[in-house]
Amino acid sequence: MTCLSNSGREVVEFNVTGESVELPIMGGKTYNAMTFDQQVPGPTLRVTQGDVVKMTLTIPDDEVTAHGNDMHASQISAAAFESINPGESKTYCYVAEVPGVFKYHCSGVKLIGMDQHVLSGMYGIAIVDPIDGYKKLMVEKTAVENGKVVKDRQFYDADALEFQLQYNQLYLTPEGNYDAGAMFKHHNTATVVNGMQFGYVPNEVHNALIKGDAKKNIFVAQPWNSLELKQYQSQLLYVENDQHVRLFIENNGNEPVFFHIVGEILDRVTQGNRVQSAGTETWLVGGSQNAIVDLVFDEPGVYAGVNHDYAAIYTGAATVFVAGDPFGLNQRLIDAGVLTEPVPSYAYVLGNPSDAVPPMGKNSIAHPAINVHGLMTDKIVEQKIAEGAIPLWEVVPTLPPI
Ligand SMILES: [Cu+2]
Repeated sequence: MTCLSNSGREVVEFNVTGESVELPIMGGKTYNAMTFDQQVPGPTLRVTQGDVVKMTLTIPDDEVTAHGNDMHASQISAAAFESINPGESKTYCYVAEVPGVFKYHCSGVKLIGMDQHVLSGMYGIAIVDPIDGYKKLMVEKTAVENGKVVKDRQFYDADALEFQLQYNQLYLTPEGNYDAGAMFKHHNTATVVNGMQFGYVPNEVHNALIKGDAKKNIFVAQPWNSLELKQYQSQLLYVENDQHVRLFIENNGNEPVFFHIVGEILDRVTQGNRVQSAGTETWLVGGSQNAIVDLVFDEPGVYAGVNHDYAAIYTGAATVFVAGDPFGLNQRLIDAGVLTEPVPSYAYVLGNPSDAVPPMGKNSIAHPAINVHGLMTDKIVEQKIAEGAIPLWEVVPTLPPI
């Protein structure tokens, strides 16, 4: 397929494989997942507005079912998304004309079972960066001047530290199979962010650093505590204070997401490249809808990104951000010889989780380090390590006592 290769546009290949694999769920069991590339969510595609996307889906010979790929970033006949059988491969091309965040998902077997395939893990996002880049961020502040309170708006460069958070639900039988009956009643059995319940909450290493005791939990729900869980051990999201942070949010599921950050205000909400709101407490993201949230974390501290639906929070939709050095660890890390000078976030020590970090784009600030985290098979772990991500389960035991 030529895919406009002589058109003067950049052609970006997006090659994915449809594969059924077993992956863990909270509580120590596994479920029968369906995936793009053995990871949930599937790999994130990042392109610039105007690029050609050349999507190739391959289904291995030994895969149990057909799959398709419907990319919402495209504007082409839905016939392109038709499923293909095991042993087959299919390519389609489109121009990514509209900037923003766009879901992609399996289209089932000629549309049958699409619910099962998507809700078992076959979803992901394409980020289409605006051709002229993102906008600088304005943050509402006040100051006192000559005894009077006045506006003191702060402006931040368009470059930002970026994360991706994808919301969904699981509908499972006790045996870990898809439960269509539960789905039709909207009785989900788990709420997942990037495929996992409570995947970004403290673990036993944080317990030890902050409480001095690995066994003393510092958060209400810590289901992925142990280093032995390797890529599935929960990790935290680290940001600096006074830093422009950009979140790419997608709702891949069946329930609304009331996106809120406990302790913060969303300084700006964008869809496509158009501002939807600014200075808002919560933003509603419906099914197959997205939002780009820009904000600055004002104070050193701990903040929780949630779906502010209590049923969702308590079943998994709580994502913990740590801004700056609220626990005064810098001096202890220097004394222990882990650091030579203070750092503006713990990402310099532990990194940010690989599945929460999108590929670099037009206005991305590079993360200081990235650790291997996510609902992925060991084969994908090897790829992440080869790309430079840190396996914390190997590194943490080698650190000196802190
Ligand atoms: Cu499928």
